[in-house]
Amino acid sequence: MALFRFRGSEKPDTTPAADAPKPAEASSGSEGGLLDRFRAGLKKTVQVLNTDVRDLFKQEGRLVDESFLSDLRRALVRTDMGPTAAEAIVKDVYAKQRARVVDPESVLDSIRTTLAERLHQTDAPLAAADSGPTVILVTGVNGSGKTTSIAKLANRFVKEGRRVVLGAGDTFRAAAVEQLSMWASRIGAEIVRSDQGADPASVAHRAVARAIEGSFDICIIDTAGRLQTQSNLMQELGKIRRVIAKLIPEAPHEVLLVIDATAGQNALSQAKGFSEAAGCTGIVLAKLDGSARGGVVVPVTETFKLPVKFVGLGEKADDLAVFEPQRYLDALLAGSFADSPA
Ligand SMILES: Nc1nc2c(ncn2[C@@H]2O[C@H](COP(=O)(O)OP(=O)(O)O)[C@@H](O)[C@H]2O)c(=O)[nH]1
Ligand SMILES: [Mg+2]
Repeated sequence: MALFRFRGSEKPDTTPAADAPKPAEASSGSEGGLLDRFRAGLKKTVQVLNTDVRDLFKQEGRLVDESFLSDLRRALVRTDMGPTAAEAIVKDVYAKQRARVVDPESVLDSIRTTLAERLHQTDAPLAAADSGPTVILVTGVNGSGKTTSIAKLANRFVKEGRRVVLGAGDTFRAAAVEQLSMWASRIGAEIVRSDQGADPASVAHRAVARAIEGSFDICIIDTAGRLQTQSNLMQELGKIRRVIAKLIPEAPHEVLLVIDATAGQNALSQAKGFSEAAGCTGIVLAKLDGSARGGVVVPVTETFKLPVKFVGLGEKADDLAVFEPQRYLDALLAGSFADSPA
């Protein structure tokens, strides 16, 4: 199976010659803008790592004992990485340094390797069809950012020269169809839509049929985001999957779960229902701009056992970045334990 390997504006595939002029426009989606907002989303976690954790090393010759470990645990829990990851780091530090003088470099290494394991993904590009259209189904709780994320994804594909058709499968609200239609015309994608209250599976069917007949490269299908406690939602997602698979047996090639980075535990457990019902393959973590809860990538990955593939960093079509674990860890740990004040 071929894989998409797009990197978008923050890391172009083609490196321009050294003397090539730099692009002049600084849109909100420019490399600097996106990275700045990504770093802002990591602010709280980075701050805790840089102040609270670093403070633990101030005492010369401190030993890795119960008191050190519980201080470390307390500091780590204050980041958004969650208690499970914090405990795993503490265990690793204990295993490697028990009864020795604290080695800050080794603690940093434990944090990095433990988190890297927990993100359990390498770069996770999107799966694609070997031939014919690639179908991407998008699901998630109401208001999480599905429709906006679809627009951003479609925008990326269109900018790469791919032809995109969108399926307005959230027929629950008329406004949802209008919202997607507006995005489609703005970014240059085709849309298949129905009246409010129409069967979402029939919209999905028509969208995929249109993608095949019109030789489109990508078909992205929006869905309604009602609560997972409603068994009709489960049935609806199942039916959508079945009608898609009738047209293309291996489709949908990706099922993306959109999660709101600012939402609490309740929204995460709601989303869990979607994930199970829809057979999700990856996560789009929306609204990471301005939330300062970037550490939440770790518990989100753990909760769903799915890779975070993209992060949403604003409301515009360009405000989507590919999530790259290595860069994420670099940003998180940049400056940690450094001598300069945080
Ligand atoms: N700041 C910010 N707002 C977002 C992002 N993604 C979506 N939104 C906003 O969140 C709200 C709900 O998004 P929408 O796509 O309609 O959610 P849906 O109900 O899941 O389809 C809208 O006001 C969007 O503009 C993001 O990455 N950052
Ligand atoms: Mg929507």
